Amino acid sequence: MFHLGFEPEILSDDQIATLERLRIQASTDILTMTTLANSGHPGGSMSTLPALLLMYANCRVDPAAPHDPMRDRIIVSHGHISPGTYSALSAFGFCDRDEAIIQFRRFGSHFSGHVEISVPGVEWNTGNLGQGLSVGVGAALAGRLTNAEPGKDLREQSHPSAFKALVLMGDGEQQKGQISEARRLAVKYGCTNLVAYVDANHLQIGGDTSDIMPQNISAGWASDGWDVIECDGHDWQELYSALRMAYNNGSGRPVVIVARTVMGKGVDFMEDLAKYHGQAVPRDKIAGAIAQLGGQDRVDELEARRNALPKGELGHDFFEVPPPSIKVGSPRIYEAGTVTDCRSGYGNAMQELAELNNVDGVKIAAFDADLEGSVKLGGFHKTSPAGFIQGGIQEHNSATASGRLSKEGFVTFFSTFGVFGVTETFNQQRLNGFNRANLKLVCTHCGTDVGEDGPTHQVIDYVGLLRSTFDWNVFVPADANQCDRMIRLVAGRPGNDFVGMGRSKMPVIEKADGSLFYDGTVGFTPGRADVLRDGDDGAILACGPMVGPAVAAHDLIFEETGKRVRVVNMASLRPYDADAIHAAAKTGYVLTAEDHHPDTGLGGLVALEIADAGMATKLERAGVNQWPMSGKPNDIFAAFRLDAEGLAGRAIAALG
Ligand SMILES: Cc1ncc(C[n+]2csc(CCOP(=O)(O)OP(=O)(O)O)c2C)c(N)n1
Repeated sequence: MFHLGFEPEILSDDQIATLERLRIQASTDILTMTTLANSGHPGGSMSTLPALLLMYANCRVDPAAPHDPMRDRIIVSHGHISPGTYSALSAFGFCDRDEAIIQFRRFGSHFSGHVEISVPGVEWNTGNLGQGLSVGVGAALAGRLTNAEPGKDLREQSHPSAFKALVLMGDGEQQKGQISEARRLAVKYGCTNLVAYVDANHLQIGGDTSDIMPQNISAGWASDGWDVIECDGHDWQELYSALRMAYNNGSGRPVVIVARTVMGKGVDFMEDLAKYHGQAVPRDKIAGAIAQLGGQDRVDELEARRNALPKGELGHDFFEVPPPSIKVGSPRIYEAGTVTDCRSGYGNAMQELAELNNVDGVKIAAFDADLEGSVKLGGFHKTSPAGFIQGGIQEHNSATASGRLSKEGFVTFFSTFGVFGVTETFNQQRLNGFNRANLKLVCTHCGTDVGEDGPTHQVIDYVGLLRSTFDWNVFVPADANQCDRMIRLVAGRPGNDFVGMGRSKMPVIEKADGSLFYDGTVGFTPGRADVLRDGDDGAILACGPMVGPAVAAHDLIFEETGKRVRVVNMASLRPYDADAIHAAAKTGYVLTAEDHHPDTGLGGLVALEIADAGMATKLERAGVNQWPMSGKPNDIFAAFRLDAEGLAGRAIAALG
């Protein structure tokens, strides 16, 4: 395999000849696969190709070990240049060249329209532009955190990074604000192990980038503290020396290469035409295009093979990156009678996790978004300064960077208010899900329980949003005890887990005899609901801050009617306890209670489950069913009839 490892200072004629041969072959493959698929993005693939080939030829990557933890990470952010990426990867042995060509964009194939991690060598599923640099920052932070001293802020540490991260982007893509968020975080945490490349072909879908959205790309990067190298992206010698300089960074600042390139490079009728951003060369022109490149025309043969492929099937294999094994400690007990908030349960658990695990090195990291006090990460920060990443008011970047870090061998938490951690950044979280990250997203100030901040901050859609992905578990603790168990559980297991809580202090959940319900013997099991009060005359299914009022409602209903209503804590909303819902439905009256929109939260899922199971019951869904208002949470709960009296009143009216 052709490998230079950035050893030569300048490229020899032979090396340039080899690179040129690889470029011609890969350009031919790009044209062939897009024409056979009759779709795809050849133009940017061909302009970015020299950078891709030089990176795979020089970085520490090995097709025999594509997931080696010490490899350099090559991240393609403009995921639409999948033809270029697959062609470059196959040139270096990461995947089969002919398979990539004939399978490209076919249903059932790994070689999707935008790059996917099911192809060896692809680091992240991208295509939603603007996110790749954040992925690179997450990877670069991992390189920095490996071998970091836990007791010292990462900014004060200058040990060598374990590996490098390189991110390729388009120039139109530079219009996304998340990129500037990412570059600031990279500078702040000294990510000189990060190299960025901008493919400045000056075109995007709608035409010239200077017409679509005028922007001084180099000045933008420089103003955020990056070193900028401008070069000709088709001159092997110039591009190589720029990459070599950036890779061996000696300035102490991360480096971006802004490379002037030509869309559709090498084919005269494609060059510099925006239409070839996302259009294949027509079938009757492909032979001429390949002849111009000097490539080998195998289009007829490969077309016949593509046409003969069996029908595809749903589903992909992908490599799961296990998080490290950590100590989760023992439950911390908040005794009966305690009035406290779930946030403190979270903060205390995080501090203890740091004390237990971030001892010889950093195993657990936590991102904050300028809400350290509110989300209670102060104890973690103090205990483990290196593990604490202050991402600022840049939640899109933090969501993606923390997602990436969670796939880099670090248990990674990201905390902010629910409205910023889920609603604001939903697409980033959706893609963390699709990338099979292991992020622990712990959001406080969920629902109307945010103090008096008002509706802009009252997130009542987070359950529905996360449940509309396929990879997020959703947990809502009923008290600080349950929160403590949840945090320890999610910290120690793979996958994307969301834990959402309000702001207020509330009494811990007790049994009817006044003893603690969530004592040290009751752990948290995803998909299991807990029956807090028995009864067969009806059932209240509640979650989060509505669990306490539901328990109180049980007593009020009994006092008034002599009827016993079962109270179930549905803390696990994905997976959820279908048996508990069926059992509730059998009582003939189900009341759901949540500090959330009742159509998309607990109420919605209970209604669907009952309908899917073909059961008939009276169902009432209590929740936040119009824009709320500023106010004390208890006043808001009362207005929505979510307090004990409101819930009891609903049940008494329904039960007759
Ligand atoms: C967030 C987002 N918005 C819009 C799109 C649709 N889109 C795909 S490619 C593209 C233009 C990208 O231009 P550039 O980065 O210059 O890439 P090139 O044209 O050079 O391939 C757009 C708008 C997207 N993929 N992601």
